Amino acid sequence: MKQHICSKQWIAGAIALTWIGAMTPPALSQERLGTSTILFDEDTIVEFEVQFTQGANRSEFGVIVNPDPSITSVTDATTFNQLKDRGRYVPLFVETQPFDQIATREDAGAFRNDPNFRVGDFLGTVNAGTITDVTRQGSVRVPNVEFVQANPRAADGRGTITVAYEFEANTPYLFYLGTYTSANDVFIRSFASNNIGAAGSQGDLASARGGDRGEAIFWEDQGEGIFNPAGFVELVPSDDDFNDFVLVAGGVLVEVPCVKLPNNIR
Ligand SMILES: [Ca+2]
Ligand SMILES: [Ca+2]
Ligand SMILES: [Ca+2]
Repeated sequence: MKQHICSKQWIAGAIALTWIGAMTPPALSQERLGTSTILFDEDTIVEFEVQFTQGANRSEFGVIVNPDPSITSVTDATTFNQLKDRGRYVPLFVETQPFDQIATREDAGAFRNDPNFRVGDFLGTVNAGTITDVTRQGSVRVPNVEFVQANPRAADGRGTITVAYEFEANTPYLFYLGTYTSANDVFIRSFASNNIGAAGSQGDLASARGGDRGEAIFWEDQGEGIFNPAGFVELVPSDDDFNDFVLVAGGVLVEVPCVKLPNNIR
């Protein structure tokens, strides 16, 4: 048995296909991903949609598999490379540049009327190529990750990307936000979702039928995150806008695989 938590867009696709008979899902062992350890009792595929970013850093978002509870923050290149060698960090989305424009209007984000979206912030969009998925390394698919769709025709003209990640049963996970340093040419995985002041969440994974749209996970990248010559991140006081990387996880729990939508461009 495998659980499928699809994006809210799945509902529109399913109705268009008149395929709604199987929407009687079982209970989830975890209703929210949240900011503490994630643990499902069944293999569970969750779709993640990124809309845009509003942080000055060039960032990377992903999953930590079997996180070491003794490591609460990775801010130096040496430790990062040791962890990378263990293969526990799986990026899902990456920014190809820090941002592509300065926000000129109050944006409606994952959850409307969120006051954290603001004019003058560093906006990264899908349509401008700042945000992309990490579902392949060259021609090889990344295990447990699947590209779902890119939608360049999103209502705000900025586009979205959705990928699916399969959480394996009875395996602990966290999320991380990485910051790129050109000095080392790597993303330092600076923040884990259980770090105080790094991430927040709102909503529920399977809440779409109640009118919401899944669970938003939003990040604070602690200012500019400048790297000093020794390779350590120099954190500046946080502006606490928690909009530097925002994703929406899930939307609706179903007993059948999520369907790709007609506007899938790959
Ligand atoms: Ca920001
Ligand atoms: Ca950014
Ligand atoms: Ca910030």
